[in-house]
Amino acid sequence: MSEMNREQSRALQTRAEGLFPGGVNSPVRGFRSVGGEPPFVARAEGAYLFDADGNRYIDYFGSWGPMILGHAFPAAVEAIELAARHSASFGASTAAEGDLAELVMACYPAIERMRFVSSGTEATMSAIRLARAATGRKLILKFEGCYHGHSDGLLVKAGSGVATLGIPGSAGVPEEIAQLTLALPYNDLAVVETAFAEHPDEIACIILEPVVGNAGCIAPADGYLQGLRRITAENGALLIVDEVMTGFRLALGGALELYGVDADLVTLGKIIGGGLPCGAFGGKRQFMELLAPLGPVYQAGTLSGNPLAMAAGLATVGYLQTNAISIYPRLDAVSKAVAEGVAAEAARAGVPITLNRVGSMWTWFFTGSPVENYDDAAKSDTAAFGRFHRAMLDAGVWLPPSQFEAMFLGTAHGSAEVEATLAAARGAFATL
Ligand code: KE4
Repeated sequence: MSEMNREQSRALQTRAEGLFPGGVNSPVRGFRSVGGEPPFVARAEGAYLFDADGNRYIDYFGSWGPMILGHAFPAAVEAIELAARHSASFGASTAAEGDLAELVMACYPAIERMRFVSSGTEATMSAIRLARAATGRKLILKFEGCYHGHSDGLLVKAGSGVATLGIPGSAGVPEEIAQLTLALPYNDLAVVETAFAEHPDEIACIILEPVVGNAGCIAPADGYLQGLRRITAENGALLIVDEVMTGFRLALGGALELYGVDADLVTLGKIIGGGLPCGAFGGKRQFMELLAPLGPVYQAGTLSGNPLAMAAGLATVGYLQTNAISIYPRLDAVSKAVAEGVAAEAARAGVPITLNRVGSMWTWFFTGSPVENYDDAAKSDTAAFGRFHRAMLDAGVWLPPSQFEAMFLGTAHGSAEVEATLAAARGAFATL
């Protein structure tokens, strides 16, 4: 039983369950994989969330990535307030879209043309449609444990056998659609070569998380991303690098910059909108100019390039770009202190943990074995993670409510938050 008073949150959860399935507007928020009662957030500032009962928590999911500058970052708040005074949306072109696009393209040389959308799901769905049009091919190839939003063709599990076509990963996805998706193990180039050999001239694209966050954090093996670039080029398929989570997170130019790899199409989200609904996809001009109104590929959106999202994105990405030389090393250092400090507390308590970290995204897997793909991650003791999550929450540390998610921190996290987190972990491991 939590020692924290969460009466208001409990009452709000009861009401929410009479309004939304599971009481939530996105499944992971329901805490079903970790147990316990989800606090309802009333406000947030810097590195902290404050719930409806006034409890304070150090935030390690940051709205699942966007809040890299901390909550209520003054420049972003002011930009949104100012934009809102001129109306929230026009449904017409604005200068702000070009201003943000120029910033994005300065960070992503792979992007020669782009288009804003309102979510990461829209970005990846649109990029795949573009890849199919550009190649005239139907099959797509993704990796187990990678999540790219909830469009039908991407909610697919691996079929039996390595290079067989997928099976639906969700009710409501017709087999006919799942059959157009290959789902392969991550970090294995041989199975990708086999898939292309078994489906010659049929695979339109590979889409992947360049650093996986949605199985928990899993880094690409040395040469893996370069290998995928080679294989797609050799086989006339497009490489779609899904940087919705890693974009502007791992470096100003995301994983493409960090690992020095090129892509045909790139998808972005989360940080690009500074916490407002925004996604984007872009890439080589020859592909992007297939999009309507220039070309035959239809894609559209009422709120695409929304002026408030552009304002928040400009304030956020602009600040990151201006201060990148100090921000990214600091995010790495503070993340290292937290991630390795907690792992050391686990070792002292005799709790088997595998830490995977890339910059300011990491995961403590509750397993003693290495985690290099989804199958490895799935061996984690999720019940133990659930106990850890609940104990940390009661100690005022709010971790992402799933073993299969990445933790994030932002520029508002510092030594005080590190010390408080390590103290909370010491206490939590003692109770596991
Ligand atoms: P959205 O449609 O949720 O904006 O983006 C989908 C998406 C696409 N690509 C990657 C790599 C992503 O991580 C996501 C969304 N990430 C999850 C967190 N693991 C969103 C949180 C949620 O679903 O509530």
